[in-house]
Amino acid sequence: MHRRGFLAASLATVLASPRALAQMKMDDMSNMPGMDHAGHDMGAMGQGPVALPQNQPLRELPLLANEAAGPGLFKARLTAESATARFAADRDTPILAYNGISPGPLIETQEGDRVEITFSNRIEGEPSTIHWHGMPVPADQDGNPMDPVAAGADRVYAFELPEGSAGSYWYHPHPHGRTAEQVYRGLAGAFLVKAKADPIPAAYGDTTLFLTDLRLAADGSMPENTMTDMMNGRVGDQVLVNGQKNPRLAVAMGTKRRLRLYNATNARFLRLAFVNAAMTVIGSDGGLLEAPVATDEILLSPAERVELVVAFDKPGTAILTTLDYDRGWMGPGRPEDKGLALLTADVSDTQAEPMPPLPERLRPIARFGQPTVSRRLVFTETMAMKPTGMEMGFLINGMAFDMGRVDIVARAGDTELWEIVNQADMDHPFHLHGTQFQLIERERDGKVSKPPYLAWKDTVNVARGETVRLVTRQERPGTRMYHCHILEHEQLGMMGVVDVQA
Ligand SMILES: [Cu+2]
Repeated sequence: MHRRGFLAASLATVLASPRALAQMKMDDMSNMPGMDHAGHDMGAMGQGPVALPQNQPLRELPLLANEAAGPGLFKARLTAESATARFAADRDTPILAYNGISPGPLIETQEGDRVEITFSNRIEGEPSTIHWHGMPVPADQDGNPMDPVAAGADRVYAFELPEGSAGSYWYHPHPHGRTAEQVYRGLAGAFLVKAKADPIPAAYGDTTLFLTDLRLAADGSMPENTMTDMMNGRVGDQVLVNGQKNPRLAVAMGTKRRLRLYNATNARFLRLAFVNAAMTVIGSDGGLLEAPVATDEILLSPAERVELVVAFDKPGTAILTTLDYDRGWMGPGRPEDKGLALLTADVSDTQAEPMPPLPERLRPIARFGQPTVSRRLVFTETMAMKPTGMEMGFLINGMAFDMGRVDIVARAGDTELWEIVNQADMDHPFHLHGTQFQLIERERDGKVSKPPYLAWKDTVNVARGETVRLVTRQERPGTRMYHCHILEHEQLGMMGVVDVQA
C-alpha cells in the first residue's frame, strides 16, 4: 500500500483528454512508479486475465449468525481484516474481508427487528466505517466518513428496521478517501430485510447473487488503481457472482426462482439478459414493486439492485449474460461489456413440481405528495491547467466534496424534488443516503420520459447529458451523504453533504 501516497499526489495530474492520456500511457506510464499495468491493461493487449475456475455449483452466501437469544433482535459482529482468497487455483490473493470472507456474510433480518452489530476494524493502519446502503438508519449509525472507526478500534452500530422496510440492501465501508480501495479489495456484503408477510411464493426460494468484479495481476495480487481507473472508475477483468466466475445452477424445467441481483462493483455497468429464461422484475433497491413487470433486459448501474423471478421453462442451458452498454469511457482500454456469462443454469428436461403463480399485486407503494422544496445538482467533469499538469475534477454544482462543508440544509419530513443534471461525458449513478426515493422522469435533449413503473430506489443512473428528477423525503435529522456511486468518482470529489434538521 506504499503506492497510495504516489497515487494521491498524482491525482492532481490526472490527464483529461483521451488523446493526451493515450499518449501518456504509451510514453510514460509504464515507467512511472505505481503504474504497474499487469492484469487490466495486459489484458487489453491480448494476454488475457488470470484464468479462474468456472462451472462450479453456485455457492449461496454464508449467513451472518444471529447471536441474540430471543426474537426481534439481530446481534452480531463484523470484523474487517486482511485475508487471503483463492480466486485462481494456483495462487493466493491478499484481500480485505468481513469475517474472513468476500463477499461478506449475508445478513438476514426481518422488518421490526432491532439490529446491533459490533464492528471491529482490524485493517492495518486504515480507518473504516460500515455504511448501510439504502437503509433507513439514524445518521449517526450510518457509517458516514465523519464518523471513522480507527484501525484497531470497535464500535456498535444499532438501529431498528421499521415496518415496510423489507428490501435488498447492502453494507460496505465509507471512510474518507479510502472507500473505493476498501471495496474493490473485498469489503462488501448483502443485507436483506425480509417482510413479515411476503407475497412471493416460498417455493421460488430466495437467492442473492452478489456481483463484484476482480482484476488480478499475474502473481495473483490485486493491482492498485491506475489513472484510467481513477477517471473511469475501476473495472475489473472478470465479473464474479458470490465470488465465483460463471457458477452453475441446476434446476428442473418449469422451476421459478427468486433472484436478488446486486451490482457491488466499483464502476462496472451491467446490462443483463437471461438467455433461454424469462425474467420478471418484482423488486428494486428498496423492496417489492406494486406489480410484477416482465422484461428482456435490465441495466444495473453500480450499487443498484433488482429482484427478479426467473422462469426456467426451456430444457437446456440458460445463461445470465451481459449486453453492450456505452457508459462513456475516457481514454483507451474500454473493457468489453458484452457476452460475459455470469451464471449458467442447467435446466433438466424432467418437469418440476407445479409452482404457484406469482401474485398480480405485490404490495402498495405510497406516492409522495407535492414537493415543497426543489433542488438542482449539476454533475460535471472539469479539466484545468495547473503548474503540475492537467487537473481533472469530479464536481457537483462546481464543487468537490468537503467534509467540513454543508451543501444542502433540509428539514426532516419535507417532500423534496431533486433534479440531477449530468453535464459530464460519463454516466454517473446517483446515490442518496438515509432514505429511498421515487424516480419521476428523465429528460434528454428536451425529451421527457416517465419510468415504466413506480419503485423505491436509493441509486439511479444519470446518463451523460441526461437530467433525472426524483422525489424524496428524509424522515430523520442528521448529516447525510449523496454521491456518485462510481466509487473512484466519489473519492475524487463527486459527493455532497445534506444536513437534515429536525
Ligand atoms: Cu461518477
